[in-house]
Amino acid sequence: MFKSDLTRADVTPKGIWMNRRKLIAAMGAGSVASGLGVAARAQEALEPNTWEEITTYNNFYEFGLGKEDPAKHAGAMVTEPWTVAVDGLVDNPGEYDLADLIGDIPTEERIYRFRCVEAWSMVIPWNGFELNKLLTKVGVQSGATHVLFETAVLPEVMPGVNVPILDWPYTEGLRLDEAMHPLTMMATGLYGEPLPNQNGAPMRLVVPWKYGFKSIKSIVRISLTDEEPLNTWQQSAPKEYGFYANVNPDVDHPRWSQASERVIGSGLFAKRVDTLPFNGYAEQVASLYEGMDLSVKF
Ligand SMILES: Nc1nc2c(c(=O)[nH]1)N[C@H]1C(S)=C(S)[C@@H](COP(=O)(O)O)O[C@H]1N2
Ligand SMILES: [Mo]
Repeated sequence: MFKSDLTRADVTPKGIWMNRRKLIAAMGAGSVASGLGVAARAQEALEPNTWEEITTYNNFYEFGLGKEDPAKHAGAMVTEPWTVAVDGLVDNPGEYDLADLIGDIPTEERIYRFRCVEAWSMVIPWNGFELNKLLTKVGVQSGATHVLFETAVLPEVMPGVNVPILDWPYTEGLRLDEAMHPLTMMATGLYGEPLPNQNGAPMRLVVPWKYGFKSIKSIVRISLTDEEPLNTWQQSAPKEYGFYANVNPDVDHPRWSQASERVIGSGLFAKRVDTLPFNGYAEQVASLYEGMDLSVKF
């Protein structure tokens, strides 16, 4: 065969060639290069942020609005003992001591991308367990469609809850299939250490394909419901924050672009990278939203 007889199909491994063809069909020829870039970044090994970065640059409005406030003030919160109410459509409702509720569930490390709706990001090595293990343990009843979570309100140690910044308690929710998804975890640790209070000790949610505000901290209530919970940020500004909050570079926040993100820890001239659909977890979770208009259900 003469060199000139080679086609792209001959010189490119078939999988890549097929992907390229799919991408051309899906995105139009102009965006093929960036489409391949997205796929590559979604699969690249994740280099975690430092302990210092993860524990000193936080959002936890109960302890103040500044990024450094949670590290300054959250140490005063007593997280042991800790009681979690489990109620609603469950077989085993109750006021559980946290150790009784999760003490027998083994933990594992998961290194996840973390993308705040404010357009900054980190990579965080959590310790914890899949939320589905806790839900299975308390027994989800057949009528349940959603899960609601609430954060503690501790006016003695949380300066923020004495001010109507948000409607306390901080509340979040997931659809039941999102809550049962194997990527969804309850974190109780960081870098193999107990979770620092500023990161949501003793137990916080982590949903890596959604904006950070879904990952509610210092949980004291888990409720199984048959309706979509009204999460705090949606209640506060419904045009800016929805229930789903899936990371989506194609749907901008009304006041800023979501197409790219500032990488925390990348230095004074912070690096910006393209934001990935579903924060890089599209392969695992996009099917949950098949047929939904993600610009309406944002
Ligand atoms: N209770 C509570 N949970 C919360 C918040 C909060 O203010 N209060 N902030 C959210 C937001 S906006 C983000 S980005 C993440 C930040 O988590 P981190 O500080 O561990 O990085 O926590 C989320 N969970
Ligand atoms: Mo956030």
